[in-house]
Amino acid sequence: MASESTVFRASTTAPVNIAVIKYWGKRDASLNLPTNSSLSVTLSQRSLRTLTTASCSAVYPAADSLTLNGKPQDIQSSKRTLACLSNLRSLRQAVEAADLTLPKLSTLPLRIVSENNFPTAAGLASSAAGFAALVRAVADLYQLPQSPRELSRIARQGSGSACRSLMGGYVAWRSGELEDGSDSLAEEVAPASHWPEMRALILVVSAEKKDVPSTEGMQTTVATSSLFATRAASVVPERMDAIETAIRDRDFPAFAEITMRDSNSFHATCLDSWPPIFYMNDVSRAAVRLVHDINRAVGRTVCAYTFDAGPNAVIYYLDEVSELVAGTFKAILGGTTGGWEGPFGQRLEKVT
Ligand code: 2P0
Repeated sequence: MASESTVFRASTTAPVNIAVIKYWGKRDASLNLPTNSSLSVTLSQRSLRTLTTASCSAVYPAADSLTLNGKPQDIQSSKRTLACLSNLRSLRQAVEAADLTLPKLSTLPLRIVSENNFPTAAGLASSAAGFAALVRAVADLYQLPQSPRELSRIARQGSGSACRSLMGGYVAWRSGELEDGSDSLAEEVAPASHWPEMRALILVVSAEKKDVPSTEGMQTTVATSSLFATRAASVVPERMDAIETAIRDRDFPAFAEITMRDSNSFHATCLDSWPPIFYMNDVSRAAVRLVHDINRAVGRTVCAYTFDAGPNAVIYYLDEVSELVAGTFKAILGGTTGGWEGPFGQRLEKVT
């Protein structure tokens, strides 16, 4: 039986996802609606994940609070966090209205504590796992009936890429067409078990904060790049279809080529922005050359690179060429093995 001092609590984890078809550009910044659909691969939670505990109690101080890696965050100045929490509270209110015997959790202050098992500033999409875990933890605390797909609409408002971290495996974020964003949702294209041989190697080229934050960078690209409109209108839609087919057919060479081309296309629109935006550096370009060299030497496409809004590389390959790809990267680009390996095969390599 709940009393005045009861603390209600739920804990959850959320994975990091790495896009192979990139989200870059918003058609509505306040609702966080993208100009194009995107698709990502979910990384193993044994390697990279955010662990979040959400609790609420009448004995807590009146304001909601959020602690990230031990540091209190100012959520009152984060419109995105406030939007997520307000959406979740509304859903809980509906649950409470339907069953008057339930405790009125929606009226209690929230305390959210979140920890990453990887460096937050390492450019490894921490906001995606972070907002996904926050939404999932509060949804669990509130015992909401909504599916991950429905919750992805809320996580999207925290950070666009977060909507793809509520599911496992291969996840598409459908841009949607409606002005209110109600059809801008994530959906699982295939579970990880569909293609269990997939591996990802992460090259942490720099753990420093990115030069141009994503939100600002994508707004500059939308406003100034002449390449961007074509990318959003025709290049990405064709690639979404093609990569979903490649995933369905477990066709690695097709998956790899589309992945590499889309990363290059995204970085080309960054370079084409005014002023230009550079996320890749000399080590990133060395990784690109090495992937092409390996593929040429083998005589078929066995590995692929992709880069987000920073210089770190994610290299995809299948387990059968694990030693060749990871071994060659280690031998040529040096670095130390971070020791993060999960069932999905991720390793973290630090290139210095
Ligand atoms: C992606 N990125 O699809 C792309 C590729 C970076 C490059 O999603 O403004 O942090 O919070 O919605 O999600 C990074 O953008 O941007 C991102 P917001 P987010 O993964």
